[in-house]
Amino acid sequence: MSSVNTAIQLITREQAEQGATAKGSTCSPALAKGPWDYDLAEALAGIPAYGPGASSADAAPAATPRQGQLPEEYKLASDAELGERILAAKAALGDRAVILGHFYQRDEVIQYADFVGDSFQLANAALTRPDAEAIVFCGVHFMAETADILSAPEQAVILPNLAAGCSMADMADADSVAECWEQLEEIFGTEPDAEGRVPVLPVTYMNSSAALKAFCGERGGIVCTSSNARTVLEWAFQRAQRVLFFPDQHLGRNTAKALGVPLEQMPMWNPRRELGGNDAQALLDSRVILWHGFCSVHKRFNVGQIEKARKDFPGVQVIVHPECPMEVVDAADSAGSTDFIKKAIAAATEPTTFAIGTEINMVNRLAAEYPQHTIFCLDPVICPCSTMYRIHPGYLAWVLEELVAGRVVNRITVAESVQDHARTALERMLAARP
Ligand code: CIZ
Repeated sequence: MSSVNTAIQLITREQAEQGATAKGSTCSPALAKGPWDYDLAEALAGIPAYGPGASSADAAPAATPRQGQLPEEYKLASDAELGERILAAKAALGDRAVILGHFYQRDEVIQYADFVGDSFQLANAALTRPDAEAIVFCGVHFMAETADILSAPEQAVILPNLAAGCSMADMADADSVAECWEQLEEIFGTEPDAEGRVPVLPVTYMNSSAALKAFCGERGGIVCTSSNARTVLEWAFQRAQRVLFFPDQHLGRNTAKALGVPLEQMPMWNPRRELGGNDAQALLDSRVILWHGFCSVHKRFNVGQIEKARKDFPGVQVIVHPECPMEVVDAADSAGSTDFIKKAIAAATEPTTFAIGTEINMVNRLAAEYPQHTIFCLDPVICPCSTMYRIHPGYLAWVLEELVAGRVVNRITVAESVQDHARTALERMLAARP
């Protein structure tokens, strides 16, 4: 099976030649270009800037060189040349650097990763390499922040392209969440009930800036991942009458629904509207207040795709990620995190057809890894996580060669005051038990 990148290049070429009759489609023509063609305007102008998904409190050390324009030589190099340069730099660095690759990362980068996994597995994998001076995180910004919080202070976490943010993480910025919190406190007060439960606790999905993890840590709240969201919500309900869940409304809704919370008790908070678009009574009656955020890849999955898969492949097993809309999760055979999906496929002893509702790079790799099964993505349109896609091998070659030359570029450094509270929220998550 060709890589997602190769498929995108082919489709784009065919579309240019054959127009509407071209086979296949992608969700954005920009994907076929080098990421430098659409990286942050600031970076293109040579102004150092962090990309989307960064904490407002991220503070790179003053002396840290930051991304301006990627030097031309990396943009012009062929894949083969970049491959040779990456391998040579890796060999020169040895144990001094560890490369982490997220499940959603493109194959052209994953092939150089020392560890492949979800964001939390990768942050933990970095802990097994305390001697590495540099942790090169081929993921997105919030993941690099988490790795910085959990790693030793002298280890430098590097995000090869600073424009690799997370649009979902950006949907809940620290100021909007603080404003929401103020309004909620006005309505609920701060006094615990007779059972000692506070009126509301903040819960943030791992896919959020370090500033929001710190916001939770400071207010008795907690972080969750898609694999432990249920346990974390149960933890929160033992301590609070209700939860403010951000940024992903779908993970919050799907998890709370599975716990028996009625939909009427899950109002949505739209940060652009007064009281989030709710009346005070609806908020008082709520159990989970859902932030108006979503993943643009997972929100593309729909029930029609599942119906088609069931018609075309009788007996198909449909597994979707809980960032998908509720109707999709309800129509699937099962739902769970990337790790859950991977384990479900690994556990199948008989050849099985799987239709998967998650990011295409991961689905294609599972298909290659388990040739005894038929595995395909529910979405017929090729739509990778476009921000993760900005980590092109050219950026990886650049940061590694800079390391060889003794320079740390694109370091992600979470301010100490933010780190402490964010770590508290992460530690609560680790300690939470079903
Ligand atoms: O935590 C992660 O890495 C993401 C983005 C999702 C998942 O299910 O693993």
